[in-house]
Amino acid sequence: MAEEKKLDVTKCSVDPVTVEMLQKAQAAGIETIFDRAEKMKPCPIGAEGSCCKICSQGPCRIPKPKKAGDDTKTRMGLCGATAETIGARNFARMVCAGAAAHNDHSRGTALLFKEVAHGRAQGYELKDVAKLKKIAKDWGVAITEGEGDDKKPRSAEVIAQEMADKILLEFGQQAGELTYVQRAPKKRLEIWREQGVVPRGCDIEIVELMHRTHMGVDQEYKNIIKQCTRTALSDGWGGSMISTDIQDVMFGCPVPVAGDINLGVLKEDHVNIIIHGHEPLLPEMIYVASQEPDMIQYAQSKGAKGIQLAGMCCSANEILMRHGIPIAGNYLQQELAMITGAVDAMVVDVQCEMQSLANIAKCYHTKLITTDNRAMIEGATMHIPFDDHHALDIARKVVREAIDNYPNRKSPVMIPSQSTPTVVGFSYETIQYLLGGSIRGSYYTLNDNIIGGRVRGVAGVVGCNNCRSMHDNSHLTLIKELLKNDVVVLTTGCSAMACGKAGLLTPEAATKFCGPGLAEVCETVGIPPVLHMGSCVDNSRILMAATACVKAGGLGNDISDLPAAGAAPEWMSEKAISIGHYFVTSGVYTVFGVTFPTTGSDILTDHLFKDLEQIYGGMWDFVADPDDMAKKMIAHIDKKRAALGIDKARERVLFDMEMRRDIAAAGHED
Ligand code: MSK
Repeated sequence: MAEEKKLDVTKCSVDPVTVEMLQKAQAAGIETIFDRAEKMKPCPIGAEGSCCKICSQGPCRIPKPKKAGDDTKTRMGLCGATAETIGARNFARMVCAGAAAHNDHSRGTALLFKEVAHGRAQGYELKDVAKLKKIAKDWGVAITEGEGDDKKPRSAEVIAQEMADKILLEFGQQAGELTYVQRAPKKRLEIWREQGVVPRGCDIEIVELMHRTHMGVDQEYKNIIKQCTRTALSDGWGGSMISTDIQDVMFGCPVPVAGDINLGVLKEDHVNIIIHGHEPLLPEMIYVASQEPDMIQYAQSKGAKGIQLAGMCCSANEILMRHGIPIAGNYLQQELAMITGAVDAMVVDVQCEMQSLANIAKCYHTKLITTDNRAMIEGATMHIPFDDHHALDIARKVVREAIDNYPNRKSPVMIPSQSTPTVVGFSYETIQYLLGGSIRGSYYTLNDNIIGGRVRGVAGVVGCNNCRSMHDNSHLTLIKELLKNDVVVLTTGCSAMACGKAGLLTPEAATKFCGPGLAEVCETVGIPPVLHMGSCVDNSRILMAATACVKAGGLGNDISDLPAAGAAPEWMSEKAISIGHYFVTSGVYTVFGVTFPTTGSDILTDHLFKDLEQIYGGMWDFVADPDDMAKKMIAHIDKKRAALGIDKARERVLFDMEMRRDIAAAGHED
C-alpha cells in the first residue's frame, strides 16, 4: 500500500511559531486541523451554495454547468427551487447563525448588566460610569433628577437599572426600530427606512429569516436577501453594538495597552491557563481570581512560580485590551497551544472552539473545561457552568483546577521562544481622543489628513483564519500592501492577532511598513498604522468610527461616501457573513477571500456584488488573491476620493514626496 503523503507544514502558515508547533505535532503523531484539511477536500457544490438540504426529498445538488450563461430554467431542485433561491437560502441561514451568535452573546451580557446594576452579581461593578452616562442619552435614560436647585445626579446603579430594562426589551421587541440605528448618519437611516430594512428587534429578524428559508416559503431571491439585510443590521447596529457598549461599562472602555502575542507567552514554570472563546464575562473574573495572593500562594505550593493567563480567539482580544493579558494565538493555533504540553487548563465559553480539542487534551495532561451550558464538548474533562451570581467563586474553582493539574505535566514541554509586543485597545473613543478632539470636532484630524492626501483612505480588515488558506498569509499580505499605499487599517478578531504576531501593532511599524504620508501621520500622533479595535462583536466600533468620520465633515454625508473599504481575507465562520452583510448594507465595499458562498448562481452573486451598490452604496466582492484584493480595495478608495473631488490633493502629496526623494537623492550625489 502506498505510504500516506506527509503534510508539508511549512506551507500551512507564515508564522514560524505555528510551523514549529506543527512539526512537534507531526513528530508526536498528533493530528491537527491542517492534517484533516489535507485528507478531506471541501465539497465544491456546497462551497458555492448549490446544495439544498432543507427537506428530506434531497439533498438536491445543482452544480454550476461548465458553460456560462443563464441556466435558471434548467437547474432546479425537486421542488423547482432555482439556483438563486437555493443559494439565497443558504446565504440567509449563514446570516441567521452569525447574527444569532452575536445577539445571543449580547443578551447574556445584558442580563449580567442588569444583575450588576442591582448589585446581585458577585465580583462585578460598573467600571466606566462616564460611558454609562454617555450612552444613557441614546436609551432615553436621565442622568439627573429633580428640577432647578433640587437637580442632582442619579446614581450609576439607578441609571444602569433603568437602562438594562430598556436594553433587554430590544431583544423581544416586535415592532418599531432598534435604538442604535439612530446613531447612523441621517442619510444612511433614510436609505434603510426607504428600503424597509430597519430592524425591529434583535430576535424577530432571525426567526423570520429562518422561517422564510423553510421549504416552500420565500422563493424570490431578492426578497430573501432583503430580510438578510434586516437581520444582519440587527447584529451590527443591534446585538454587537449593545454588547460592546455594556461590556465597556462593566469592564472598562479600552485604552491603549501593551501586551505580547503568540505561543511564546506561555511559561514553563507557571500554571498556564488559556481562556478561549468570545464572551468576556467569566474571563474577567478568572483574571481577578488569578491575581489573588491566596491563589498565587496556592500555585506556589504546587511548585509553580505563578499563574500565567493567556487568551485565544476573541476572548483573548477582550482581556488583552482591558488588562494587558497576553494572547497565545488565533483560531488555527488553538490545538497547537495544547501541543506545547504546557497548558494546565483550557477554559472555553462559546464560538470558534474546535471539538478536536477534547482528543488533543487527552494526549497531554491538559484539562479542557467547558463553562457555558450552550456550548458543551463531548470528551471535555469537566463542565463548570458560569453563573453570574457566583462568578468569582466559579472563577476561583476554575483556577484551582488548573493549579491542581500543574504537577501532572507528563510529556516534554516545548514552548516556542517567540512572542511579539503589541499596542492594542483602540476603542472608537480612544481614537477620537488621540486624533481629533481638539480641532474641528471629533475625527476631523483624520478627515483632514484624508482630504489632504497624506492618508489615502481607511480599511477595516477583520475576521478569521481558514485552514484552506495559508494561516495568516492573506491578512498580512493584504494589510502590508494597504499600508504601503497609505491606507490606515482598523482590525479586529483573528486578523488583529495575525497583525500582532507580525509586528504591525506597534508605533514603530509605521516607518517600516507605511507609505510616507501614513508614516508621517502615525509618527506625529504616536499610533500604530494598524489599530486593534477588539473582538468580533467590536466590529461595531468600526461602524461607530466610520459614522464619526461622516459626522466630522468634509467627506460626504454618508458612510458610502468615505474613501473606505472592508475585507475578511481568511473568513470561515457564519458570523463573518453576518458582519460582511451589515458592512455592505451600511455602505461599505466589502471583499471576502478563500471562497464565496453564492458563486453557484451568477444571478444571485451579481445581485450581491452589483445591485446592492445601487441600493446601499456598498457591495460584496470576492477575491482569493490578497494582492489583487488590495488592488481592488485601493481602486475603490480612489473612486471615492475622485467622487469627493479630493483625488488631486493626493496627486500633489505624491508629487511632493517624489520631489522630496529627488532632492534627497540630489543631496547624496553632491
Ligand atoms: S475568533 S469568528 S475565528 S475572527 Fe472571533 Fe477568529 Fe473568526 Fe472566531
